[in-house]
Parts: sequence; C-alpha cells; structure tokens
Amino acid sequence: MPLTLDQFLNSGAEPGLAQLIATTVDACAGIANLVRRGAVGEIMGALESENVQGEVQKKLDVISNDMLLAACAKAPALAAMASEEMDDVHPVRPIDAEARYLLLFDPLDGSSNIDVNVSIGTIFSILPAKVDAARDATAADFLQPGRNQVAAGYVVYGPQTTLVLTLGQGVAAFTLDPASDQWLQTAEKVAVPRETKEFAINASNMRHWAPPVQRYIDECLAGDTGCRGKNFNMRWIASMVADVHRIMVRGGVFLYPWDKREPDRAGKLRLMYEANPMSLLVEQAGGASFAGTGRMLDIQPTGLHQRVSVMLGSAAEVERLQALHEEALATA
Ligand code: P6P
Repeated sequence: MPLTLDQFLNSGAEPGLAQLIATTVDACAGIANLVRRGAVGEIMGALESENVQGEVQKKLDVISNDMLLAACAKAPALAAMASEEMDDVHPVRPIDAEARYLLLFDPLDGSSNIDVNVSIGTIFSILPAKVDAARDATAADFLQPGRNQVAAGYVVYGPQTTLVLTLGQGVAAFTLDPASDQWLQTAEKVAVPRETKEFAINASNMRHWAPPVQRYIDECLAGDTGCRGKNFNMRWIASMVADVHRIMVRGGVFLYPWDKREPDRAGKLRLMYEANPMSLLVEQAGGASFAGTGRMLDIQPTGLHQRVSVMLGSAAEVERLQALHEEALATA
C-alpha cells in the first residue's frame, strides 16, 4: 500500500509544519475540483480587475487565492501569507514559538491556459519566520534567499492531480486518488536526469534575448550538425508548473530569460513564489537553477513580487548556460 501524504509528513516534518503543508495541499484538492468543473462551474473567464503584476485576473485566480487564504489561516504554525494575487503580506497571527512559518504561493500558475483546458497549477513555498518578538510579520520577514525555504511544492491540475514536494531531504510525488480522495505517494525519490535533449522556451521572443541565451538555443537548434553533437526537441506549454513537472519526470531545461523588451525588468517570472520553490525542488532532485547572474537560491530578494530570469533543469544544460554567460561577461 503506497504511503499517504499524512504518513509522509508525519515522519518527515515537525507537527506544525506537517499540518501547514497538509492544510495547503487540501486547499489545492479543492482548487482541483473547481478547475475540473471548468465552464460548468461558471468560473471561467477574466475579471475587470488587475493584480499587483498589472495582469488581468481570471476568476479562478481570485477564487483559488481566497481558498488558500481561508484554509491555511487555520494552521496554528502559520504567521503570515503572501501571494501573487495580493499586493501586500497577509498577517494571520503574531509570530511566536508556534506560529513560526511564512507561506507564499502562486495560487493558479498558468492561468492563461484555464479557458483552453491546458494543465495549470498551484506553487507554494514555506520560509521560517524570525521568532524575535510577538509581532505581525512584515514583507521584510519574507525577503529571504530561496535556500532558506523549509519546504516547497506544486500541485499540477492535469490529467492527474499531482503534488511534488520537498522538505529539504529529496523530492517525493503524490497523486490524488479520486476513488479515496487520498494523496498517495507515487514517487519516493524524484530525480532530474543530468543530461537531456529537450528544452522549453517561448521561442517567439528569440530576437529579444541576451546573446548567451541566443547562442545556447542556436546550439540546440543546430542539433547533431553543431557543437552539441545531438538533436534537441522543444516543448512550451506556457504553464510553468506543467513545463517544470515534465522536467521533474524526464529531464529537460526550462528558460524564461531576461529580454530587451523591458531591459529594467530581470525577467517575467516571480522570484519568491515561482522561481524559488521550483528551484529548490529542482536542486533537491539533482538539477540546477541559474538566474543569469548566479545560483537562483542565493539571490537576496529586495521585493515580494520581484521578477527574475529563470534557467533551470538538467544540470548539464544549466552548466552550459552558466558557461556561456561567464564567457559573454569575460569578453564584454
Ligand atoms: P508566455 C504563465 O502566465 C506564466 O507565468 C508561466 O506559468 C509560464 O511559464 C509563462 O508565464 C508563459 O509566458 O510569455 O509564454 O505566455
């Protein structure tokens, strides 16, 4: 009989953290039910509102955010939350010896795919709060490098509803069993192969990329006629959770790099609740994650909604990208 998520958490995390993760994942099961209803549930389409990113909010973005807020606030170990859909931090209770975690999430990543029935998902990250005084957490408490995360995970709402989770000791996967409504372990030790022949990038932006990224993709496109000596395949789902899940299962490299359309913006994706949790998962599974300037998990955040250039996945490919960036710097 496969391990249940509760059994995994109770053996791998202290009780307060285990309960917080279980509560977060249960909220995701509720989101999965909503997503599955689609247009029948009258939850498709966009709202008039925009989020802090200036992006039009889908109804499901807001609904899933509210579901996570309502559910996770009940976890005694949670001091505060932050989300892609909220401008500011959402304090839950004063930080103390029990309420000592901070939860961040992208409640529904890839929401541009909702209306066309393509896999989407929830990404979450858990940081330790600094227990110095009984006080509400502020944004400054969240601004920690990704290597500080005590847990990270995502739930992909696809043909299966699957959770991929790390507590800092490797990566496990669980699938929501529709028959029992239980999260059953389906992978004990997720491992990203070091080598791959598959890259994921929105190639329509090619003319805007920095030279090292253009050179890397050109090398992949040259296939076995070029310096890489092997042919590559390309995938782009335009849903980070789905693209990263493929990489967690069979390897590959995912890129959403800086481009010159908005030179003052480091990238499109958000550091705190997209790049950092995904980078912890990838590194814990033996892969690597590079922000164009250095290791993703070493970035000292300066803002809750800070954007970043993302290149993550199979270690050999990330190393190639790092080498090309270093070479470009050396010859600049
Ligand atoms: P583009 C979804 O909107 C998202 O934030 C990520 O999930 C995804 O990887 C990326 O943006 C897709 O961006 O520019 O290809 O639509």
